[in-house]
Amino acid sequence: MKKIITFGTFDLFHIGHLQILKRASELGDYLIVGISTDALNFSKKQRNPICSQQHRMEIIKELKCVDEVFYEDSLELKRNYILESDADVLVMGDDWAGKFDEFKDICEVEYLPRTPSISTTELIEIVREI
Ligand code: C2G
Repeated sequence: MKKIITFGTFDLFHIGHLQILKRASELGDYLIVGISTDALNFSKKQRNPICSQQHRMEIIKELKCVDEVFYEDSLELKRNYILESDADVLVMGDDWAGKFDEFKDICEVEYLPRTPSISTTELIEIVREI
């Protein structure tokens, strides 16, 4: 069985999130998703997500293309998460291109093109302006 792993915050879940998860799942037989905790998100983006980690996890785990979810507490633990889940391929959007090449010794690393013209940050800005 070919296992795929991917990571993200998936705040204000949108079509770009759905598309990367669907495309990631099509690369193998079993998709595992690491969901950034609120604390990790704050440390990465200096703001709290709009949706709590519990809500973000509930949404992701109900998707047909997703088989397993867990919380990603720290970027530094990525190697452990990949090894513990026994993943064959790490998939990320190409905004992360090159950033995870260090894991090529333990799995394949694939960067998929992002869905254009949508992001959580843009959604927040649009809603703010209304
Ligand atoms: N994404 C996409 N197209 C968009 C927006 C996002 O393909 N228009 C992808 C991103 O490239 C990422 C995934 O959706 O692979 C989740 O995006 P974010 O929630 O923004 O994830 P991020 O906060 O970058 O967390 O350890 C890595 C981090 O946890 C990634």
